[in-house]
Amino acid sequence: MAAKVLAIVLAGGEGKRLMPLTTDRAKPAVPFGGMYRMVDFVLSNLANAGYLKIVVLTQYKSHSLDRHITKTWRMSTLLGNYVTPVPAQQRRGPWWFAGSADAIYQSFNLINDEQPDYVIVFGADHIYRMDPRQMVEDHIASGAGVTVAGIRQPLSSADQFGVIEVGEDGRRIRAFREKPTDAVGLPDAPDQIYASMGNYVFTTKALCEAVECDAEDRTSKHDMGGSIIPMLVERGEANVYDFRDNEVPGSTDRDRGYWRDVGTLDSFYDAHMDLINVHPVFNLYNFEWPIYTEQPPYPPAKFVHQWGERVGRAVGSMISPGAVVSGSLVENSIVSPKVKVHSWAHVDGAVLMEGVDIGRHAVVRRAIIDKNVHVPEGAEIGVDLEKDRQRYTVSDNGIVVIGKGQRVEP
Ligand code: ADQ
Repeated sequence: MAAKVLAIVLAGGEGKRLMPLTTDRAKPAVPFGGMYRMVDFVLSNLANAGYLKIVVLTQYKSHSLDRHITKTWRMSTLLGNYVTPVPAQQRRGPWWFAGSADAIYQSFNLINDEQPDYVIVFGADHIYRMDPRQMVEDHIASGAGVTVAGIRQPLSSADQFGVIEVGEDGRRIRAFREKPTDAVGLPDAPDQIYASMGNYVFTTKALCEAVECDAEDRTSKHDMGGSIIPMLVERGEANVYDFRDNEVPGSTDRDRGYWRDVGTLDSFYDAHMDLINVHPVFNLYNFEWPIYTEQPPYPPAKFVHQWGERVGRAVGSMISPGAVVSGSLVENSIVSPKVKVHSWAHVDGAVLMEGVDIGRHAVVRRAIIDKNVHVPEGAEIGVDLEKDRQRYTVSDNGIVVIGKGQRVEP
């Protein structure tokens, strides 16, 4: 009989470094790629693999996340399948705002109800394609208590990741340090580290024991990367699964192994630019491993010329349903549903979220504009960064970010 697998998606992340995009939504609910929310990527990976018993643990500003999951990911329960958002709860113990291991501890009843053989615990805020079946098979074959997905990342980013050191067999994790500031590079690549992707497969017993044990430790921060994984590493029960071994149906040579931790505004922006390359580094047009999302009844995108010879055009861009580009030029951009770009406007290198309205003669360069923001006629964004810094958020790499509900001056 096939092993019983329960998937737990950790979606409580606050996403402070993505402000203002996370002012009133959890990081996994941040819109991505025109039509999606970040959480759609992990959920699609699980669903495509046939893992259809999924609980999504939410916590921080979870309203739009809950709504998105209930609307988009509602599933037939005929076969006992479900994708359920579970809000943080003070079920056991007096704590409220504790880390991801505590979130699992608080949700033990879900594991008890399901009695799975294995538990997949995946983060909710990464952009990638992965076939989790291969990792689960690898885990079962190895007999480890936990298997941690690993990927090479630049040494300079070591302080943002759990850093893995493997033993001689290349599988057993010898040491695991959460976000170290003094990491050294790999022997064969001194400018790289082996990072945890924050995706784990557990044998149920190992997970429950470790989480129970951690819950009793008053000095613990109760998070997976900081407490649970190091505990299992110390017990010699942790293995690594190399993400490079994962083969997703329909992936291209170029986008195989693509994974982005979009923790900052710049990495969020760069991940968008990865979508629109002619030969995209991350290919959304892989119909063998679709990324699912809500598909409201919007009409097709429309390009119209309103004013004499000025034709509404978009090049090197992705334009979502319900968008209208009228007598204006959109280049190198991601345009979400119901966006309007009016005559003589020029948008270049922008991420425009749903319902953004770009007025006539406006210029928008290298910017992220959140939902329903109105850019008035003739306004300039991303043209004079000094001026923009006084009014909006500007990232380290000079991307101008305008939050939801923010007023743009003409
Ligand atoms: P971080 O993402 O910094 O590092 P953390 O803040 O614990 O770690 O978040 C992990 C996941 O859990 C995220 O998806 C977050 O949304 C979620 N989460 C956090 N607290 C939660 C709670 N109370 N309830 C529900 N969900 C919660 C982690 C690992 C590193 C690894 C990186 C990879 O700890 O080892 O390298 O992910 O990005």
